[in-house]
Order: sequence, then structure tokens, then C-alpha cells
Amino acid sequence: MLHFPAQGGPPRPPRFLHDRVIVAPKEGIDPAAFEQWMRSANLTTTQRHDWLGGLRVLTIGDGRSVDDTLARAQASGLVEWVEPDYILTAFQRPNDAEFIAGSLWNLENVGAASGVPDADIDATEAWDRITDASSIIVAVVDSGILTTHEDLAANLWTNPSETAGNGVDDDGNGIIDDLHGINAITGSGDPTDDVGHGTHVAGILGAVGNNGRGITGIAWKVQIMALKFLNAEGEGSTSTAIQCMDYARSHGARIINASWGGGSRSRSLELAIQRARAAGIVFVVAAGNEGSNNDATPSYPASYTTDNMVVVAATTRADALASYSNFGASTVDLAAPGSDIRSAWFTSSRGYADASGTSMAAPHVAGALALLAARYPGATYLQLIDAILQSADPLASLTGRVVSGGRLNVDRALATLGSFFTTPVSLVLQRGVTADAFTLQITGSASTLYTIEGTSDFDNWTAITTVATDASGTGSVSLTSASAATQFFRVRQ
Ligand SMILES: [Ca+2]
Ligand SMILES: [Ca+2]
Ligand SMILES: [Ca+2]
Ligand SMILES: [Ca+2]
Repeated sequence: MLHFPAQGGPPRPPRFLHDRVIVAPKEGIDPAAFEQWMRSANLTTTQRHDWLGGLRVLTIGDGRSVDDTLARAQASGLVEWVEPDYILTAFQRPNDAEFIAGSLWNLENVGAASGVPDADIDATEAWDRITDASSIIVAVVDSGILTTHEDLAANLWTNPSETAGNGVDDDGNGIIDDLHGINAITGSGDPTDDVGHGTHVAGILGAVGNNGRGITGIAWKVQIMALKFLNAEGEGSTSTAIQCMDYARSHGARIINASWGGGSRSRSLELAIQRARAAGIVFVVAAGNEGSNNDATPSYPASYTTDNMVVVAATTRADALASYSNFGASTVDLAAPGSDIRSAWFTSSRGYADASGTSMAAPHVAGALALLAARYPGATYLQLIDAILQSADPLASLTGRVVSGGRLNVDRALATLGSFFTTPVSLVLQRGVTADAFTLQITGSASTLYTIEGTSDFDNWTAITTVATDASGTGSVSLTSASAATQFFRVRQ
């Protein structure tokens, strides 16, 4: 058995660390006054305080409580806000690791083990369009990653400004030898996973594809940044989570995956999400494993409303909403496969295991976003999210349960995002003369559906028909120009 904190049952009061608070000092206050107040309140600043626009994590000295410290801070007049450092928990369910027939049903479901054929994200179809997202950095803010794993090592982000193993902080970012990411618990550059959650999440979104080993991620190639704040029990704190998020933001991540939650509303965490938004980063969040309605009972961070967030529920191999999965007609965006998902495991460099949870659903969306962002580098974070939501496969089991009413479909998401761009992806432009019939030849990707558009003014393009290429990537279609005008045609994927 994997020993992750079980979810479910009645809502529990938010838990927090008993020796810390997070404080936002008021702008423009006298630093000396703040220091003097900290001494009088028996508070010290921890090592990690140079991030997120002046937020400070303060350690509480002996004889003081969090409640007492919150009250004193509010009364001091020196702080913008102060809050507990909430405990956050991995959203993975306990699960035995028995082999389940039909592994990787999430990518291509052939109906094994009571699965429903095509209850999957159409990954195989999407891979005809693109497999390589190596231009994209995805930050896995989690329990770290087994960086030596055979199916992950080649897809890890590498810090270009840090020399490994020389004991020197070469890039001056405050962390020594942060080659593939950080460990925010210890303040080191070693994000090695000691519980498995982060390794599993990373494998789902970006295990190396087509290498003859293990599994394949939704993106076959990608840059995975390993940012560790969950410990061996699958627990971490807000202050370390936001340190990881700020590292992702300042080191070029395009997508952040958050397969965890807990605590209560935190202005610090919300601020970290907003700062990611300002950098154009999509924040993918697991909906939670209480089997409850987030519209009625908020789950954080899923229940923040920043528009760079995608909140993900979990489905089964039969396309049902998983019994443990949180939902929300107005607060959970879509669902993705989450139950009995095979991925990489932390126990050895050749380890693999099955796991379940909304933790496993979120990285399906993160991997899909990586492919989308790689395919259309000019897409904004809103276009990426819109494409994912508009293209979800509608399911009766999700109607009224998630905003989109559907489950992720990567293939359709790629086609939808392509439709947002007016630049043809295939530059076949052929002049048609009034009432002339002619044949348009297409050379493109193998077995791919292309849309033929026509225009006479180069401003307004109208979809006319579609054509599928054959296994050699060629196809043809017979066209007739619209009457009374010379018309031009282009081909788009
Ligand atoms: Ca399919
Ligand atoms: Ca460094
Ligand atoms: Ca170094
Ligand atoms: Ca592989």
C-alpha cells in the first residue's frame, strides 16, 4: 500500500504549522520599527524571505502561539496582512499497486478491465500532430522527482546558469547547485522525491516517449522543472509552495502543475498565482479528493478565481466522474483521467506504479498544455485554456458537474487552438478563377485532417471543406471558385 493521507469524510478544520506565520509588511514602514516589533513579539525571520515582493515567513519563539502572533501582528499597524502557514497535502488516494490490465487506458482506451473504448484523451490522435514540447518548461511543484529515473532523466529542465556539483551558487539565485530545480524544505538544489507523488505526476505529463522503456508522457519531450515542497508524508506548507511557484516564474516556466491543496484561503498563495498570471503562466490545479462540491465548500488553491487557472476533476476508465473527485459546475473547469493511472515511481530508476486521484488528472491537462504551447508558440495563456475547455469531450457524467461539461481531448484541443490563428500552418495558396474547377494538392503530415479556407480580400477567410492526407502525407480536393470573384485558398491544420 502507498501511504498517502486519506481524503474523504466531513470537512476538517484547516491545519497550519505551529511555529510560523506569513506576513506582508506594510509598504513604506520603517524597517527598524519592524525589526524592533519582531523582537518584542519573539519572532525571527527564516532563511527564506527574499521572495514574492517582500513577504516574510516568521518563526515564532518559545511561549507564543500562532493565534497570539496573528493578533499581535494585526494590532501592530505594521503589516498589510498576516496569516497562518497552512499545511497542504498531495491529492493522491491510497491505492494498491497490483497490475491492472489495460494500463495507459488514459491515453488509448481499448475497453479492457471494464473500460469503455475511447474513454480516453485521444493522445494517439494528438501525436499525429505533435509529440515534441521540448521548447516548453513545465514546473512540477510537488514532492520532487527521482531525477535518475530512466523515463524522466532526459526530459528534466536544466538550469543553464548553474554548474552542477561545484558547491557554488553560480547564478546567484540563493540556491547552490540547483540543476533541475529546488528543495524548498531544505533550501537546497536537490529535489529528490522520497514519497513518489511528484515522480508519478511528472511521468504522466512528460515521461520520455518512444525510447523503448516504461511509459510515455502526454508530451514525449518537454522540460520538467522539479520543485519540491511536499515531504515524505506528502505534506508541505504554503510558504514553501509559494517559494517553488516564484522559482518557476523567475526561471521561465510556462505551466505550473499543482496536484495538492488544503488549508484555508491564503492571500500569499493567491498572490503567487497572480504573479504567475502576470508572467503568462497557466496554473493547473487538482480539484481535490473529498468527493464534494467546490461550489459549496471551497478547496484551495482550486477555489481561487484567477483566470490563469485550470481546475481539474478526475474520471475513471469508464468515463465516470471518480467517486472521490471534487466537482463544481462553476468552479471546476474540466475532468481528465485520474483513476488507476500508470506512471513512473520513485523506488528505482526503473520503477512504475498505478495511482489514483485528482493529483493524476491535473498533469494530463498540464501535458496537453505543453503540446499546445509548443505547437502554437504565440498562444496566450487565455487561448491555451480556452482551447482546452472548448474542445473537451462532453459527457453525461460531467454535465452540471464541471464548467465545460467534458473530459480532456488533446487532439481536439490542438485543432481548436489552431483555429484561433489566422496564419495558415501550411502555406498552400492557390488562385482560383471564377467558376473554374481545379484540384488542390496538399502535402503535410500523415493522416491529418486539414481545413481548406477561401478568401477574396485576404481579410475574411471562410472554411469551405476539409481534406485528410494519406499515410504519405498527401491529399487532394476538388474546388470551384465562388462566382463573380477571383478566390484564393489556403490550408490549415
Ligand atoms: Ca481515443
Ligand atoms: Ca543557484
Ligand atoms: Ca553550482
Ligand atoms: Ca518511455
